[in-house]
Amino acid sequence: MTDHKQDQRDAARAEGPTTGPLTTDQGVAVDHTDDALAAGERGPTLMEDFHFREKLTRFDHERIPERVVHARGAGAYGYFEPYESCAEFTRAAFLQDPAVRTPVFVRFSTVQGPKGSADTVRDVRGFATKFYTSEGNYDLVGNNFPVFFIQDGIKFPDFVHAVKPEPDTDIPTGASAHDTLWDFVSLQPETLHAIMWLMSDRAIPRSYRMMQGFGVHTFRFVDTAGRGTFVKFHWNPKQGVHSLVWDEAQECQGRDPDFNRRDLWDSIAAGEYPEWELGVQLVPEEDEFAFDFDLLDATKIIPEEQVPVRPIGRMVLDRNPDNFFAETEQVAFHTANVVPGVDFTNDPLLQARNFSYLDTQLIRLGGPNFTQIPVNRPVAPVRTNQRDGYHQDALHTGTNYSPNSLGAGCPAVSGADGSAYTHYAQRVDGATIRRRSPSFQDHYSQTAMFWNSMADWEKEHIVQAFRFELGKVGALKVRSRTVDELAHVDLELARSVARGIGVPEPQDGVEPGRYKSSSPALSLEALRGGSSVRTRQIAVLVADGVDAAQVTSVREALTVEGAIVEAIAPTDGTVTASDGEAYQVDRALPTVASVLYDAVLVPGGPVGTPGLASDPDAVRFVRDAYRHGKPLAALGSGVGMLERIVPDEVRRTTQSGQVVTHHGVVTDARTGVAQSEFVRKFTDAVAAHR
Ligand code: HDD
Repeated sequence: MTDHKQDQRDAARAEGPTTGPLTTDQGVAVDHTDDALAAGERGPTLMEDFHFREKLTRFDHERIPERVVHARGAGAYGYFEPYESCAEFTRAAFLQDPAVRTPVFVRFSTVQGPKGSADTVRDVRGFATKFYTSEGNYDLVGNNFPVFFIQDGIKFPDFVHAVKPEPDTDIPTGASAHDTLWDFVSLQPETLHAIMWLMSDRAIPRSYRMMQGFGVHTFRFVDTAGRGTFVKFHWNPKQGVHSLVWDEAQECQGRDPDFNRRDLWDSIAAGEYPEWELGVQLVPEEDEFAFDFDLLDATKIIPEEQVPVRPIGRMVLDRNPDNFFAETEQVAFHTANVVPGVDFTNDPLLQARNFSYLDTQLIRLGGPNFTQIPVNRPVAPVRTNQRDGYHQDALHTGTNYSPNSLGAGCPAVSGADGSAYTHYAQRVDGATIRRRSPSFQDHYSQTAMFWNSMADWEKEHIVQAFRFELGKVGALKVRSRTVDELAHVDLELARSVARGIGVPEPQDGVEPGRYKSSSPALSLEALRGGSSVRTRQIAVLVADGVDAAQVTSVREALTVEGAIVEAIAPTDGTVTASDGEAYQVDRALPTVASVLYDAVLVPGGPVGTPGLASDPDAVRFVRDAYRHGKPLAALGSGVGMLERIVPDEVRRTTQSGQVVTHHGVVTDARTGVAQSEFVRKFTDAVAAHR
């Protein structure tokens, strides 16, 4: 299928030189690049060495300002295709024909940390999609939470200043656990709903491939007749939604700060293309006031039980970028990049964004011609009168004003063919005013709904997260004020948090059960997706004496299912298996940790694998995997090692001498190749994630 974006990238690609000499930027051949031109062997460097000066100048200018938020990210190309025509509610060309694939570029990101911060921090994740449609670029610049922290964009600088590192110390990096953020939160109850999401496991996704995305705002679809329909956008990952646990996420920050971007890159490189379904919640214009919250308030969701999510298409990411800087760093999203059939609403957060994104690109990318950078260039033809400015790289001819006669009137405005963007004809009437609508004032009921919708283990994680974050806040009055705010959501939640952070338990508040609503669709329990081990990383701990046939029997079965299995030993190279043959090791224990894997298998050998049982790294590997709730499995003599590390679980499971599963621990003390029942139970445990 033709991919116009790919054709454009191919045309723009500058392959690294394979023949010919090194040159300067001016194309002059260079014969020496290791020593600067100097006056004598030990003399000063000469200004006339233009190659030296150019090389250093270019180096000095290699960086551009990082994004003020969402600085750290990873991106990929792919395509979107609708399941069927959406003409019933939008005229957008890319949503009409299932046979038409629209190229996309997606950038995922964290928000608080700088470009070089770690991936697995507690934070919102950005999920920004650029659709290169036949009618121009459409950007859906969303997050992995469906709600935002503030209601009006004029507060964005305040919120970002509060969450960013503190102005005197520039601490903390990639974290929200500090005084200024919680000071702001405790004074600004509109933040609470999004804060609840931030304290939940949604804020530490296992993978960019395993998180949802949301457009957040209520947007507007417009059909050919000019009829509007309110719409909320949802991306649902085919891989299911999965998260890390906090202790694991923190260790991962050190063990592999690139954990999420590596996962995305490696999966695409291996042909395991991540996929999301695009769903929409549609609300007819006449139902604008049918809800007990305001559709224009970005701190609210429309519960899926009230308005179901209708799947309309799918997106597949199947190509990694060629060049991180040129593409992922220079991609410029803008909420105002819409195409005919997609329009805005008066959500005051969205209105502010429609100003902010173009503004930021002008400083970040150094001028208005950034739309010519390959990743930003539309595949639709561009004909404007806007030309001058930094970095114009086209040679435009002809006139640059309208109307003109000297240029035969070109480019003329679009005619009666209906192809032009027409703004939705909304009637607006009101006095100029600076006041939040009364319909935006309820900050607690949906926050409570989120809390009510969580499974017990999710609630426990949320309480622990509040205790962690507030426990790092120095100002006790900020801790207390936040707890008092939580008491407006659920008194028991507020008290549990208070007990962990050394402030008085609030006496007054909302008794549990007062807010009755819940939305089961919000719990991770509902979002696990199809049980599959595809792309799951499984560590097999091996050492001298291991039964290679046993390892192979499990390994092959898991690999057939799409899992990625690695043999890990105390040292790299090979181990000597029980049959005397060398068994290839994939990684050495000191270079990895169990936080980088989804499950662990400890195989055995006829006389055991003593090198493993006595290796502190191996013991820690297994213990941490258990602590983090990951599936563990052991065979033959490996069961003994597991028994020493997690005695309670294994004693229970080996009684029968058969394959037994308990709390995600699967063991079979029998020797020889693994029984199919063992493989199946272990596979099921891995597919269930935790
Ligand atoms: Fe924003 C970047 C998502 C509110 C101002 N935002 C940015 C990115 C994402 C979001 C995913 C990174 C894009 C990329 O990968 O390049 N932002 C959101 C969502 C919001 C939101 C889902 C609420 C619904 N943002 C928001 C407001 C403002 C901004 C209210 C300002 C009024 N956002 C920006 C920005 C950034 C940005 C400063 C920084 C870099 C950039 O735009 O390109 O303009």
